[in-house]
Amino acid sequence: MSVKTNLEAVAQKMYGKAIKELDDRQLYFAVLNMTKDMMSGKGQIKGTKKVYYISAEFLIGKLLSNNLINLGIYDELEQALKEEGKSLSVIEEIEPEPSLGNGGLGRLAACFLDSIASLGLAGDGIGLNYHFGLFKQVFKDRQQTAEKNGWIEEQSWLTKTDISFPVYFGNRKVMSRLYDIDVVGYEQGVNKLHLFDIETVDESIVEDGIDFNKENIEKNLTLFLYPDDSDEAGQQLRIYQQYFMVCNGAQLILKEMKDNGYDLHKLNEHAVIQINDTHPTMVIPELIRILTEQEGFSMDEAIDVVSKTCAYTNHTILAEALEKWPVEYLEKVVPQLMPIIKELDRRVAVKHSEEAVQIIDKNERVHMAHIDIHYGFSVNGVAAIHTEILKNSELNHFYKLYPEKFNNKTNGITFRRWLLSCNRELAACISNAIGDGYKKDAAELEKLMQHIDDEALLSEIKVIKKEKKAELAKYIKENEGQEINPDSIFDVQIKRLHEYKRQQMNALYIIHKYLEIKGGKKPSTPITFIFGAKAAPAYTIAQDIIHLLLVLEEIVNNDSDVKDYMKVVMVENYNVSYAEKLIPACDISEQISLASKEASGTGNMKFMLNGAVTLGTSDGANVEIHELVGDDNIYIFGEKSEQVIEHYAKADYVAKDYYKNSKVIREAIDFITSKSALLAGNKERLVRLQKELINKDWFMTLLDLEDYIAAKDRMFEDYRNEEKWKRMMLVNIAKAGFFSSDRTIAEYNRDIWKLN
Ligand code: 26V
Repeated sequence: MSVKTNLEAVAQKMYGKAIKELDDRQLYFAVLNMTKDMMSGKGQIKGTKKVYYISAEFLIGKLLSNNLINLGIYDELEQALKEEGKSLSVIEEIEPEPSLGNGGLGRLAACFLDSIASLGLAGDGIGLNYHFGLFKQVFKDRQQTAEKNGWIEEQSWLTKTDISFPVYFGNRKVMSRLYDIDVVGYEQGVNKLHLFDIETVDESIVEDGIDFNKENIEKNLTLFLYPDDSDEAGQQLRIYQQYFMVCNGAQLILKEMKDNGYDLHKLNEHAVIQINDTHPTMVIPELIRILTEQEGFSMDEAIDVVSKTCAYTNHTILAEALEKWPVEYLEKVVPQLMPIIKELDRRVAVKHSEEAVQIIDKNERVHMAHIDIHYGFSVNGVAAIHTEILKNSELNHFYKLYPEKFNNKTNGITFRRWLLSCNRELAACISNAIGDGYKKDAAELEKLMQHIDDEALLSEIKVIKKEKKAELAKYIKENEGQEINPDSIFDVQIKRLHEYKRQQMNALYIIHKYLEIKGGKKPSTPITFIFGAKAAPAYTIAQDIIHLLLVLEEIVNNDSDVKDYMKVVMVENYNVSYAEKLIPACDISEQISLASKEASGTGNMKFMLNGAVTLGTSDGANVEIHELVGDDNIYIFGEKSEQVIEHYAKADYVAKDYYKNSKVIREAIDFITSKSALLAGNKERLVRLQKELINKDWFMTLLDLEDYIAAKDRMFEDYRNEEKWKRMMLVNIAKAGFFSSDRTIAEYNRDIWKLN
């Protein structure tokens, strides 16, 4: 049956109307239902061993376009709708974006689900069905405010199942409900994303913004992702959420094992559990608890089989992100787990005396990562340099104990979303040049190198970039009310807001450039600086940095001496859908974290795949991008990770010295509290940020600032050399194949999961 006939039937059944007669919303729901049916018709991917990817976040983005591509019906449906006077891209816009993630870790989980299914491997995701997910960002008075971000509609990709488990918090029993989202692989069958919800969840308890009663667990448990944890109740709520996730996950996994008739003593032969950062760590003691209390296992047997089943991925070396829960809180929320955790701790203490590897420390805090490392069989970092830092510094004590557990899995991205779906024009252009093989085997992108002197292809790529920039300019005009010049250089920094990512360094560059222009030194090509970022609501300095960016937007864009040469745009509520519009349009990809701090980055990969050139530090996957494209096709600046680590060890970095000794730095920093800045902004925020940069600057912004300015200026100069720039674009696209998440997943499977 043709897709059109199929859709016509669905439209008749749902609305008693022909496709032509449906409004866009009805048509969206008809397409949604047809697609869901076609996906379930594809059949489950089967195997005698399955991976369960447990994660607090799955930043899946809108699903329609990707599902249509993976089903192989995108073009046919687009054509069918066109014949009926309808537009698929208009329909795509109607889908709400699920807000089930925060940043890279969640987006990686989503890319992995796509690749696991696309490689035909049996693997499901396990997470939570947050109703309001991560907050929606709204700017008021040039500051970030937070609102609830509802995304669940009457009809959606979620399918309610009849699976429900009891979950005990001590003696307090709640019931869960499982919702599933099908994940269809590219020309493959389907896996599932299992999202657990609590039956008694109550959306109406949310008051102004994102405030709600943190203690009413029965009603609030699955409302928000990362609820504010700046107080005790907030921290405990996180523990409630984490336990709810893993308790349900453990019950589901064991149920599937039993349904298949597998012997739980051989759990590790049929299941592997990938623990995504420390949030799902409690799955280890929870499985041990269930096996010993309900399945007749001895403690030794349970620990043995669970340790052979669980593997841990570390995504950050930042101390504050490595979770350490007070024993007191765990005793309160999950008293049934504490005897197990204490036993796990006791066994470690018997064997190892160093304080650094204990599970429960002297301050009665439980180090979640330590549970994962002692009682899992694999520990991986997410880029080569990150794994080396884990082995040699952050987790060195553990590496010495278990060298065989440590391995690297450099991150990747799914090309279905980050090229085929978000940049159809570029994908078609590549197919014309080298065929379609790269869609299944991304390494084939390398064939583009044979076209490095193909003027026609180079120009076509440049023309596509220009089209994408024009599309973005139009979108920004409609959504942000800002007018930007599509012929300017698009310099883009989009990622979570964090001091280590150093959006503030980019802001200081903007001030520097602004002052130069005011002084009469005009850039040869106009530049548009684009930002997108959410800051955790309780993270004050991050809020201050957003404020500075919005103040700069106001000053720069309204200054008649300057606005024809540069513009600043901070887009509101940056999310996956926005990324899909920003990335194809980018010329310069800002990856400027303090070396050693960005575990990998994955935005950097999406940008290069879309023909942007990286301006970055030697950090995370930038290092591997650099190796692949060579010195001539990337702009690397700043101190290296070894030097940075040494600065921390010696505590010899003094921001104030840089401020005193460099006129350029001083002028930029002073501007933060200049008359014009204070006129546009909030004095308290600007003064606090300025003081922070001069007196603390924990992430060493001023250390790299001058080098950054030089590298960025060089880049803007080189942009004028069109021949050179076009070649750089092509090399970046050609070398992006390594960063396909299909490659990453094949490595996870080869080295860790060993699925058949
Ligand atoms: C941090 C925070 C901080 C404040 C509020 C809540 C919250 C929740 C989670 C985290 C941990 C974030 C971990 C994360 O996203 N790491 C990123 O993982 C990417 C995928 O491996 C990697 O590319 C990025 O470099 C790394 O920052």
